Amino acid sequence: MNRTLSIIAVLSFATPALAASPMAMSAKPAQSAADKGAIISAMSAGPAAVGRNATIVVPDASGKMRVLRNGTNGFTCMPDDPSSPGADPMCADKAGMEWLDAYIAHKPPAKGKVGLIYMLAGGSDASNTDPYASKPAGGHWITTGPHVMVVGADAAFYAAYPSGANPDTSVPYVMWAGTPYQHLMSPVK
Ligand SMILES: [Cu+2]
Repeated sequence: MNRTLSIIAVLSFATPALAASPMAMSAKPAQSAADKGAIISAMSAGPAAVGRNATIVVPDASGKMRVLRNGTNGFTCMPDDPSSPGADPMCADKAGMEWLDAYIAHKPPAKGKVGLIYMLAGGSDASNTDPYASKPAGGHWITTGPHVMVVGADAAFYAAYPSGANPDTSVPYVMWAGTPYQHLMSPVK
């Protein structure tokens, strides 16, 4: 998991609108080189066949989330967050997007809604214990290679995996264990 709060905040506003009014979802054609780059970055978060049919969103300079392209498969992909080290685009299913909304709103995620988020380009996180850390203590980022995240599962599911401040990120581990936002980080390479 990693995304600056500002970007998720914008996303949290965008998501209900997308769900509530399909007519408002008409995407403007991607024209600029930056938009094309953003689409390529966003799609790289998931398997090709998932990214190809996903909705693509990107924050603009003023922080508003733009839909670059509407999808058909229930996944939403967003490009790399340039404020964190490394490339960290994401593709989330609907429950995954709802979980992200709860996270940014500091609200409990819905019970019994298990979501899947792809991060096949990897990611870096400021803390494996504090969901709201923005900078790593001692400059040590938690770096994880290509992975998928399972969010919103029962506590018993997460209890079966290692966690803690300095996890081995080459095997499945739990990020933010014991918080409402604990989730499985599962490497795929
Ligand atoms: Cu992740």
